[in-house]
Amino acid sequence: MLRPQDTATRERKNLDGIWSFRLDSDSAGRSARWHDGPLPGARDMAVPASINDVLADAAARDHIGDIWYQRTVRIPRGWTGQRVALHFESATHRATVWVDDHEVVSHEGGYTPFEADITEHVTAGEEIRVTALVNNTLSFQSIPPGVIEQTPGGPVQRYWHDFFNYAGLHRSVWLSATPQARIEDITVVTDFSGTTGSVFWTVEAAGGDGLDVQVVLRDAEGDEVATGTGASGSLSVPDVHLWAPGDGYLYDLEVRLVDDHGEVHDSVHQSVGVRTVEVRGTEFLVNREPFYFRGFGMHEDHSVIGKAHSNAHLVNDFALLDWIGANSFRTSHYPYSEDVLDYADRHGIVVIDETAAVGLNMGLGGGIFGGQGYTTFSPDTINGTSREVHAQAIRELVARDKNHPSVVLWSIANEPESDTEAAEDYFRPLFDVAREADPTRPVGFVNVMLAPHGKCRVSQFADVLMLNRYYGWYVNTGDLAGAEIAWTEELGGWASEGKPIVITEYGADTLAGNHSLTPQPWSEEYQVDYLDMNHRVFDSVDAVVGEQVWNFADFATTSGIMRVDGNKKGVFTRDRRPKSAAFALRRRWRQEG
Ligand code: GCB
Repeated sequence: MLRPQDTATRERKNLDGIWSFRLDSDSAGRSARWHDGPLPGARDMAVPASINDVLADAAARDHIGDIWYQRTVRIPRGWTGQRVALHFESATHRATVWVDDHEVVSHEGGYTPFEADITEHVTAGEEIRVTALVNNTLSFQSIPPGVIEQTPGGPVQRYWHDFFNYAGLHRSVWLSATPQARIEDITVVTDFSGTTGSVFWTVEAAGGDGLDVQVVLRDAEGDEVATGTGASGSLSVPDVHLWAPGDGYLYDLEVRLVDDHGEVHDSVHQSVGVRTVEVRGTEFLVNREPFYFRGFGMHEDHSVIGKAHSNAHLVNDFALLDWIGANSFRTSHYPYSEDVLDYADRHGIVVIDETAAVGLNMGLGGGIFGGQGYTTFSPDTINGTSREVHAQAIRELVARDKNHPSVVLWSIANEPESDTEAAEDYFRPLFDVAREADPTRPVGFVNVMLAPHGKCRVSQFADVLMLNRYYGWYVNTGDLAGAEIAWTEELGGWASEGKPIVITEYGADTLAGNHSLTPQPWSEEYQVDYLDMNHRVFDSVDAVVGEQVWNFADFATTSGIMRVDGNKKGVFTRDRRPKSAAFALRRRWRQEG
């Protein structure tokens, strides 16, 4: 599936704005067929937005269950004869969609796109009613998992991940018109030798019998550099300008469906960054040169809009990444908006791309976030069905993001239980799924402190070791000297594995404005000292090829005794003001003063 685009043969119409909206905890709307007419009892909701913080309403903040959205839209007059699709960039965590009273699509998973061919239900120039029934419940068979517990006060949604369960239509909704004979998918893989680049393409088309595929590669100035024909092939790029960290140079690949008379039936554009990624021994190579990740685990998280995409915040966050000298981030803990990845491509920022498989660890989250008493992998909890949902999440992530040069490494899960036979059995086939979906990029998962070196049974499958460690915070709290010794020892063990290591999380909760003469946890000074200690440890181990601080900014979490108004491990506050650690990191990462 291609993202909707405006091209010589395609058009799209954005459906963002104010939609009718209604909460439906009892799932009354389905049997009452609310989609058959104007949504009864509707209020307003912005799209894109998480529903939770937009309204001054605890029921919305804490809602569990169905969420109805509706709006009408006129199909543009000129769309007669076109294939018309309704495209959702995401609906968290699942949705069913109707056009008028026709059910057109359902989708599971809150962070990847889906669409429905609605051609048969629309007439150019006429209005349709679009109704989306979004559902935000988490279960043992959802990614991420959760469970609804019945309490005397009513149902409570528990989950084992440390960020607020924001839900809704977080990203844009589109109508799109494509020709009936159309390009359905493009896959691009790149390589280079000396100064010559290679672009391998594969195109899937539909309804295009008798039509030929033509491809044209243009450089950033718009000059044609290579052309080819056929459903797959390779292009040679003389004097190639590589995509590289810090240099987001992009070519444009135009793919056309053309008939014998040279008439273009469909035309789409795919940006292409020519670069290679590979793991060699303990090195992570981009364009055959060692790369060191500097940056953060991030979140899509802002006040009011929650997890919604916003271009102003996107540009601001990347400006801060640039200011601080970061060259990379991880999409912790779910696939981010495609706009984020496009922007990373254009700005030469390297991305570790993660599925929403977070919290598959009831031992860990049980202690911290509540909801104790579950076994992670069992027929009644995370089971074969969950694994199939997880596999599908991996496939959809790769399908969506495979052509982004910024994406250099897949993370198929964050901090799952990984020290048991059940975990080994669960994950072995998922690594195969990822490698089958994308044979060109390394695959890993993020290891938790509870499964240290020697105990983890899943790291054997990973190309890169990604470690989250909190020595000096969750253990050796306030004791940085002891933390340094323990951390150095454990890291030495991992280094003996002969694989590159990225420290994907290290961080200390810090209340902005809380200062201390002596290094006290929660103070800005302690965060700085904590990071310094970690950096001494990393700098002493050659196999460490990256450091990504947890977190870029403070973020919202579920409420509980471990969190005061959210997680405060940000180097920036939630509204992006720097803590002292921001200046310290800037000095290290930009090597200034
Ligand atoms: C972790 C998790 C992350 C949490 C973080 C913390 O290991 O991966 O989601 O927010 O720790 O601050 O506890």
